Amino acid sequence: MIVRNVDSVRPSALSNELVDVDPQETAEWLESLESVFRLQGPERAKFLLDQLLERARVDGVRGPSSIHTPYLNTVPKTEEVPYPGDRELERTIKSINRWNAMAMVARANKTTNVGGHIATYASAATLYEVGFNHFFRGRAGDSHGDVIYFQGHASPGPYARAFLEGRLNETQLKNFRQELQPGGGLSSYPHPWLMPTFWQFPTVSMGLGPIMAIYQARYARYLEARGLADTRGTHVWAFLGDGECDEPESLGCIGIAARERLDNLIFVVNCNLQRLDGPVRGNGKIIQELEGTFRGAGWNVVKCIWGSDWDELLARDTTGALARRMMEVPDGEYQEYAYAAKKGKPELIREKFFNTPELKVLVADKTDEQLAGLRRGGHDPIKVFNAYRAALNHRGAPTVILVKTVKGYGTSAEANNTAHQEKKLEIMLTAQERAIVESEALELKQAQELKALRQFRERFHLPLSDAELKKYKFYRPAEDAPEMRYLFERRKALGGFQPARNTDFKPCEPPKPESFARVLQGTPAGKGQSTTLAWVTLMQGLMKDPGVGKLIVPIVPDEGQTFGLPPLYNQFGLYSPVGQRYVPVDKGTMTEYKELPNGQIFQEGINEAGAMATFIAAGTAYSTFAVNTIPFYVYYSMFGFQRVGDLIWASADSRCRGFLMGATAGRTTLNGEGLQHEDGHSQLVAMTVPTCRAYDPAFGYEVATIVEEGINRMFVKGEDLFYYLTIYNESYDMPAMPQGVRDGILRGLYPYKTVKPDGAKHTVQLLGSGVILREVLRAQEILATKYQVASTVFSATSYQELRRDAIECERVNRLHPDRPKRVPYVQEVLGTDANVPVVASSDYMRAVPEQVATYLNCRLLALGTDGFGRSETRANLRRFFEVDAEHVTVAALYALAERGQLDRGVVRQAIQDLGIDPERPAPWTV
Ligand SMILES: Cc1ncc(C[n+]2csc(CCOP(=O)(O)OP(=O)(O)O)c2C)c(N)n1
Ligand SMILES: [Mg+2]
Repeated sequence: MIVRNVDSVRPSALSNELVDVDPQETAEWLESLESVFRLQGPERAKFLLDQLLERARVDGVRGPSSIHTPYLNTVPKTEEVPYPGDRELERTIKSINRWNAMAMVARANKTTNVGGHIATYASAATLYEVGFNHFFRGRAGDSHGDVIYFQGHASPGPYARAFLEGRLNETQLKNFRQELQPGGGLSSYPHPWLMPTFWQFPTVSMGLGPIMAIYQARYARYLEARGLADTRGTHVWAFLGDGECDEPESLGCIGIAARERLDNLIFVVNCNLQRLDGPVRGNGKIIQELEGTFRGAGWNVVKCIWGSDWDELLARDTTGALARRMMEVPDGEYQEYAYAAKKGKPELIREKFFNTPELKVLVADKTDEQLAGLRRGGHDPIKVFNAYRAALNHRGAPTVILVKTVKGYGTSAEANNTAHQEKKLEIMLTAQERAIVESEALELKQAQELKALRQFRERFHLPLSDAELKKYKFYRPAEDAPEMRYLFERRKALGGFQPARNTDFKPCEPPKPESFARVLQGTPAGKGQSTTLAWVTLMQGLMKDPGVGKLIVPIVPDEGQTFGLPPLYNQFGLYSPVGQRYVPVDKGTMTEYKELPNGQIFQEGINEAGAMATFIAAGTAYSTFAVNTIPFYVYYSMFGFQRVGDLIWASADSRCRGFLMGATAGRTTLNGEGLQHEDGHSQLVAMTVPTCRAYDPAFGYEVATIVEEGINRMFVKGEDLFYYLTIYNESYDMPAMPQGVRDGILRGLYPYKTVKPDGAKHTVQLLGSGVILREVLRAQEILATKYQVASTVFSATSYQELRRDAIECERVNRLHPDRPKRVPYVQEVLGTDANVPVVASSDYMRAVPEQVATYLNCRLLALGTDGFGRSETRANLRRFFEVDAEHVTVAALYALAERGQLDRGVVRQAIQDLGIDPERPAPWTV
């Protein structure tokens, strides 16, 4: 409604907005608009409207929100192109896929109770089939194909199609969700770890698919900008659920996709209006809500709500009554209409939806069945095709397609609140049918199932006998059947099959030894460095390496200054698709904040989840885009495994390679910051990820050794691993790399220094990791000078590696009792003398070193930082958590006393002499 003058915004005049006080004038305005539209086209009409709105806003008129459009399809009938495919053959293929997908789940649950989902694919079948037949590009020649994030629990659909394509066999389908069976099975959801030639990316942890897709699309642009890969032909498609949009990861990063104008990105949100428990927005409209959110963020929004059958009704709806009704009905009620039709009450739609005399007239010539059969947009290939086409043709912004479907479409669970969990088909019998069942002594459940299966068969015209229905026989037409020929032809035209993960690997040239030389030399005396700065120095060398240099991808979520990164900003540039449209305030300095269209570094802003998604895109590019980019993602170690742990898990599943650099590590080293920042457990969580290689190095040369080995293993040999290194911000002199320690650094433990005072009667072994190794070295001095105890200090670079080796040895020994016993490396290094105790200290929880304790003959006494961190100085924190030199000394003396080698009085005296208060509460209790 157009307001007449500024006065009308006053409360007293508000009623003018609701009633048309001057219909004559309104008609004139509308007529003018119509004539502009007719004579000069929609572009000009839009321009004029924008001008009017702009002017009205300046004058203080409250403008209408332009974020929402009516509850209608975005692509008008007049702009539709005819369907380019063979509808009949495509319907046949889709129906067969529907059957095989459903049969796969039902069969798996008849024999074993392994779960699965029927309803999601049933609602999404058309969305995928239109894509498979006309849009999804496969990898072919130089083209990398599209990257598709399939909705995780729709996986039976892509499996069913791959079965028709001959890429999966019947045994595999029978073993859906039973992956350990002979002949192999199929993983429940997309998991590249489990099906490395099939799935590209894991999606089933809701929200991760969308965020990974956004950063994947941006990464494709980055590769292009840096001349590392030709990604122009690639579109990134992400299929997600409407319920899934409630996850913060789904919508939290959509802004960046618009900001960077990622028109290579298409989201398809399957708005079946339901999630697992019930309606997504029973009282509202999820499509409208998402439209506002995405459009507000700058996305192109394409709504695909109504099927073609509605076109005629909408054309006849000259008063707009139908469009208004469509808008006012809440989603919960739409679900009821879909559900009611299935439950044999088609009249409900006429009664409740077409609920005014005007609407009843509109559908007077339709039967109840026709009304119940009016399809939603997502079940009409023409509408879906045109929505996809609009998305593909849109330039300058990503597109989201909001497509309305019915959950469990065509199955007995259609639109039921239980649809999500349904694993079989079943329909209640009528009284008459029941009587027959009873008279024939049939089992009721079987009869209900058969009825549902028959309905499914009729609905989708499947050529299956009753016997085949009952057996849920998988159906695959003969290779030369027209539908099969069509299917292969279409995939060939589109370049190849989807989903398919590329497993070709072209190794990198190994980095040159010189690239590591500076860090291996250590620092001059008195010119201390932290392990973080040692790493930055290493990066400067590596990024200039003639082989891998350009492939290094540093990623930082703000905080680069904390880690000493800015010199890299200046040298290598920060990636920005538009370059730099301003002069940075630090122009001309060594640390200039330089943004370049081909900048090498990702500055992600305060967004660890987004940075992790970039890490995944970069660390899987060896497969996705056949380029071995090597990501180094550096962040506050506290905001890694704990904050974005599920993305790290997904990265491992994706066979992602690269380096996670947990900076400002340790619970006592990041002094001052306190409870939320001081990390004493990421090393423990890192152990839980099977492909992670976690290290806690103490010196620059250890960092360099691990990084060199990592690049060689991951990018030269092609191993599916990633590395986690904790790096600290405490400066000290970095020694040069001693001889013969390389192997020990990589395996997790090596002797660093032995001290044997004259007259020493006792020996201990002291283990230290990261910065705490220096406390251990100080303890070694105290033990030698004050207590005449000899010791060897070991640098424990990785308890995870030590444990990995130990459990491997234990397993081989246990399962091969007759073979010579294998000795774990940790035991080999520390020996088997039970009289030589081991004391371990680190800036991490005791549980980290304790994991190797059971594989030792001697007692391992662990000190660690269990408890909450707090703001204090390093020295005070180390005393508080009992990981400092004095506590290590006392622990060593105690361990000797425990074995009867020393008098307990010596320990008591040491506690006093070293200024330790034994009555302090335990750090993990306060
Ligand atoms: C993080 C996370 N939380 C919960 C689940 C369990 N879950 C699987 S599917 C699903 C409902 C999905 O609803 P929607 O996104 O609307 O998909 P639809 O099946 O309706 O297409 C839920 C809650 C999950 N997989 N991931
Ligand atoms: Mg849903």
